[in-house]
Amino acid sequence: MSAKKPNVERDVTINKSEFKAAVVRHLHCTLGTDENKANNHAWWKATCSAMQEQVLEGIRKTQKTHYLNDTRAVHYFSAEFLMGRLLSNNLQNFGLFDVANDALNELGVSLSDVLEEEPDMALGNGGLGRLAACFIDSLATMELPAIGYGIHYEHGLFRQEIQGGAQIERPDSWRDYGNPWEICRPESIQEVSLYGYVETKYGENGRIQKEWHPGHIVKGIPWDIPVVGYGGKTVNVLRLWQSKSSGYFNWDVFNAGGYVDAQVENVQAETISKVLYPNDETEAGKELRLIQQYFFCACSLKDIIRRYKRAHGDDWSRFIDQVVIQLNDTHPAIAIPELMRILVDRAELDWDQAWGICTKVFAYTNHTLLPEALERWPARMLEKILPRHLEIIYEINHRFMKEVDKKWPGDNAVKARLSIIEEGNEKMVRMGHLSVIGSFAVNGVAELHSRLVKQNLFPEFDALWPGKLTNVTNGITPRRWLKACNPALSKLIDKKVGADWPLELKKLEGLEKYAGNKTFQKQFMQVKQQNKQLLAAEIKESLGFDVDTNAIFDVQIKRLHEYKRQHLALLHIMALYRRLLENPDYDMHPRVFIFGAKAAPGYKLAKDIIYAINKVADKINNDARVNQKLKVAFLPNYRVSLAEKMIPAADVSEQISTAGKEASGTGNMKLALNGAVTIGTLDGANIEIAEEVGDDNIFIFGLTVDEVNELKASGYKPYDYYYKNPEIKAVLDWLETDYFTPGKPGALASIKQSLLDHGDQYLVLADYEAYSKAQEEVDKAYRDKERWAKMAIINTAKMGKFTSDRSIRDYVERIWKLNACPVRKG
Ligand code: 8GP
Repeated sequence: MSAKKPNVERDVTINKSEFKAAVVRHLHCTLGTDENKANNHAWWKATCSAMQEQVLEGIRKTQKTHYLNDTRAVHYFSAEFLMGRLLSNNLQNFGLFDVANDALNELGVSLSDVLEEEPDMALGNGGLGRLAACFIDSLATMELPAIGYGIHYEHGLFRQEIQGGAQIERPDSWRDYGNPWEICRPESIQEVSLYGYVETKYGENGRIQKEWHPGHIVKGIPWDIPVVGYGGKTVNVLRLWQSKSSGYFNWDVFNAGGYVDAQVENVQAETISKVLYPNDETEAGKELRLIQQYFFCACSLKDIIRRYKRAHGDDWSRFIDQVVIQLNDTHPAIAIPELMRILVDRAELDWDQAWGICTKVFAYTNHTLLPEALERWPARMLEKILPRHLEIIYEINHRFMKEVDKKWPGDNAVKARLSIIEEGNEKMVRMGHLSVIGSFAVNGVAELHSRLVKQNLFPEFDALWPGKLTNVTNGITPRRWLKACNPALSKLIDKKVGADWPLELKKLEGLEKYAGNKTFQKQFMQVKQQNKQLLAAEIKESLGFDVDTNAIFDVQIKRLHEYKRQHLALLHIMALYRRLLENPDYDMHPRVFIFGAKAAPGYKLAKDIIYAINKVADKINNDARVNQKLKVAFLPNYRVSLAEKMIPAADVSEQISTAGKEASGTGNMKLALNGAVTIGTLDGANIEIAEEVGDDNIFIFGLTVDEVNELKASGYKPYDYYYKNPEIKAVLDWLETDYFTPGKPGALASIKQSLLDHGDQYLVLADYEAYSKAQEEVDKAYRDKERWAKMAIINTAKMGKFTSDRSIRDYVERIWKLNACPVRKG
């Protein structure tokens, strides 16, 4: 039982002239244009189509191999896949990047310009969605039979514009002009039922039978996105479901004169996959969201069962050997009662047998402890949309309560805590509880987070089923997040440790012995300098001002959330500004603070923080007294492809969440891998990063989880810090003036209010002083060029643990029990 290391040798052989011919052929025959007329967009599509020939061949071989070997496979259920762009990644993974570059060059076209034409596939919000994308990359690379299942959103995460400093959301249209990668599979369309009522019947043998009479039926159309493993052997797919009305047109209504009404059902059905909910760690308790979740789970389960039945007919006994389903957070938790419904109502298995299957098929990953992100659905809403599923959930709960009673006889308090149903004004269904009860394994995403899941979120579950709750620390794919996004550093690394580090990231440790070597330090920092120049050009183009590439590039990129504390960084920037105004000789190395962040459209304070960053940036960047030393750049529309430009250029990585709140973080890993040094709290995977790089190569500050709890328990008073620390007082008061928002005093006051009058829930003020001191240490360290270079190199060298291949190996060996299934030529 193992996930073998994949072979580096490439399976695809296509040379430059063949590639060139394929691109031209697609210009002519697929796009109906020619070399003289084609713009970059057409060249992009033609290049994708040329690649797609290789990709489709890879899919065919992979699926045939999996079918012939009747393999066990993992099915990764996720409402989000934040894929980014695919062309550069697919070229890299097939080993065809240089071939394509040369081929296009000869055609007079620049590959890098062509790559810029690709819209990001942004079918996710943030961490959880990008993790899913890294995981399916690793699964294909490790030649593991796997399929990702999700939703084919017509509009992904909104495009962010900044107008007058404020975030404006615009629709994302990633496939308006067609997407060359996706393959429609009408032969695998599924139907999904919704609404209606349940009829109770008595079968011949006296068995009670339930029949769901749905009120609506919608169609799920599968679109496959290829997932090319590094080395180009295994090409798995990500299958995304698009919703369509099942009756193409309601002729009865139409004939009766109701032309518009006849369309209504179509529109409603198509709304299901229309748009991604732009929420990140906030609740989206909307009927449509529940329908989205059920829609993709029901389609995917039917798809899995269809494939299983093709090999095993109606014999369910091997289902648990063939199928494992990973639930990426609770969004797909409704799959648990859905599988029960299929097994009990349709396949007519008895309850215990069905439950035995379910609880060996599902595993669940928790990605957050924030109470507002833990999904709960009103029972009445479930009853309306999925009446049979609510009955099944009640039955699961009823049986589970008996088990609880055995362990804690008569303890009603524990029952109330563990029940799937939360009683209150309104009965709610707790999807986290359902997920834990219906799964055989539950994991958190970093050591600390998993410990807190056990101790705080699900302590009784841990007592009831010891060993079920476990940890799998997150990881990132080094193919995208170093090899493809940082070619200069990759080449330098190849020379020192060989070229197979993208498959065995621990090989980067070979760099450690050069960390003190002056020549290597120079080369390493020269690459960083080049990358900073590229980012400076991006900043100039996007924001219109210059930044000094000798300054420290201090980068904070992530969703905007109070717990991530972008406003802590903002207060510190304002304090530096103030210090420089008060003392023009204030001694600091020039620094550019660079942000990228989207706020959920309904999250007022998060949007206020974006506004404040931009307003403070405007003032500082235009203040000649300080802007030789200090600049602030908020790059709009943070997304995967922008991250690929920012990460290689970062000197400092800001990971400053309140301890206990960031489940893991993955940006922290990407930045460190590219030689950025972290300033961070003891939170999430920062702790494991610190263990790897050692205390001398990271700037840790602030309260620990225990200290946070103690401070809160003893009654945290943010005003104490306000009165005690004149700098805190000055910058908070500054927010209330019209200094940054001329003519609009108070426009930034909500931040001050949240920190003082609303209790500073995330302890920004309590950590301020420690943060500010740690930043002084960063400044000091950076000025010592050799020391800094050494730190940066060690960060890259020690990131081996954080490859998503290691995470996947953990899942495979400890949870999924899968075997690799190598795909051979022919
Ligand atoms: C994120 C966590 O915040 C982040 O620390 C972690 O690295 C990442 O998941 C991957 O594990 N959580 C979410 O994105 C999340 O909970 N999103 C749900 C609300 C949609």
